[in-house]
Amino acid sequence: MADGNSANSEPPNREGAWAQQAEAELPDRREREEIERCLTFGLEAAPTINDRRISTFVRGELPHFAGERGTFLKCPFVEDVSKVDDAEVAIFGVPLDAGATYRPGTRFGPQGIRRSTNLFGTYNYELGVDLREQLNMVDIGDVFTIPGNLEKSFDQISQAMAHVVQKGVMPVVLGGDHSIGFPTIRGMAPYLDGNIGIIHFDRHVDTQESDLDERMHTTPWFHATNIKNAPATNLVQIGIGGWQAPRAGVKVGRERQSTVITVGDVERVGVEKIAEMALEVAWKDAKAVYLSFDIDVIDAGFVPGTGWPEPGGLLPREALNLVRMVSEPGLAGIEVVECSPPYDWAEQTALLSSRVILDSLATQVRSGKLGNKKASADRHAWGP
Ligand SMILES: [Mn+2]
Repeated sequence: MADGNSANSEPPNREGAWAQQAEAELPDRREREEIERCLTFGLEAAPTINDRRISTFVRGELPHFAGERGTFLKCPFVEDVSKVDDAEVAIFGVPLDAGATYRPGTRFGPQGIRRSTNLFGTYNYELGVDLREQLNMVDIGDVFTIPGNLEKSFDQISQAMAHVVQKGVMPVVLGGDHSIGFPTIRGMAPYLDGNIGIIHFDRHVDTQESDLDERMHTTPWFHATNIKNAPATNLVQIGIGGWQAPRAGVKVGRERQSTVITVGDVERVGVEKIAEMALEVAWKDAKAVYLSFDIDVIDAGFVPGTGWPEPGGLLPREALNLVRMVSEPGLAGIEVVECSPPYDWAEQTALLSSRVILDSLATQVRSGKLGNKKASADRHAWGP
C-alpha cells in the first residue's frame, strides 16, 4: 500500500498499538527486588562489567541459557507444601507414563516443560502482562508417582491435587500422560460446591472404560465423568478427529452426551464462535471449569514429542487463541499432558506446552480473575 502512513490505513483496535502503550503501566518492583537479591547472593560483578545489575554468579532470570532453577519460568520454589496457601497459583509436575499405550516418555514431561521455559521472559507483549510482577505463582515440585502402578500413582495425584485445592490455590499440572485427567478431577471435585465443567483439547476422545485391561491414557473422561459433580454434559472436547479414535470411546461419548468439536469445525466456524460454544457447554450450571490440554491436539508437524502424534490437528496459533479465549472467565485449574521429551527435538513440543500455561495464566491476570493475592510470608515471591 502506497499510503501506508496515513491515518486511514490504521486498522481499528490494533493490538500492536495498544500493547505498546500498556507496557508503560506495568510495575517493576519484583524485577528490582530480584536484581538486588542477585547482587547480594551472587556477588557484585568484576570491575570491567559496565552494567552493574549483573552479578558474578547467576542468581536470577538472566542470562536465559544459564542458572536453571528447576522451576517453571524460574518462579519461586516452595519446599514446604503445607505453606502453599501463601500463593495464588501452584505449579506441580506429574511425571507419569505408565498410562501410555504407544510412545512412552511423559515421565520426563515436567522436566522438559520446565526447562523449555528458560527461553521465555515473564512479560507478554500482546497481553500486556508481566507474570513476575502480577501473579503470586510458585512451583511446588513433582508428585511422587509409582512407575508401573497406575492406581497407586492415581492415589498420589488425587491427594496432591486435593491438598492444593483445599488450600484455596489454583493448581497447574505439568503431565504426565493423559491418564492423570481422572485423578486430577477426582482430587478436586469434592472441594467444589457444585458441578465442574471440563474443556478438553485433544485429537482423541479418551472416553473408553479401559484399554489394554487398565485405566490407560485413553480412558480419563470415562472415569472422571462418573464423578457425580463432573457430568459428561459439561465436557467439551475440542480438536477431535483422525485415525486414532477408538470406537468404544465414541460410543461412550454418544451415550453420555459429551460435546465433540472437530478440527474441521474449528476451521469452518472460526475460533471465536467455537470458544463461545465451549464456554457455554462447560459453564452450564457449573461452579468452575477445568482446562485439560493434550498437546497432541496440535498438528503432529509441530509436536513430534508426544505419545500419539496425529497429523491434521490445530495450528499452534489457533490452539493458543482458543486457550486464551476459554481462559478469560477464569479456570479452577489447568493440566497440560502428553509432552514426551525423549521424542521431542529442538524442544518445540515442550515450548508449546509451556505457552498453553503461560497464555492461560496471563489471560486470567488480564481479565482480573488472577493477580489478586499478595504473598504474606517472608519468602522470595512474585506478584502484587
Ligand atoms: Mn491425545
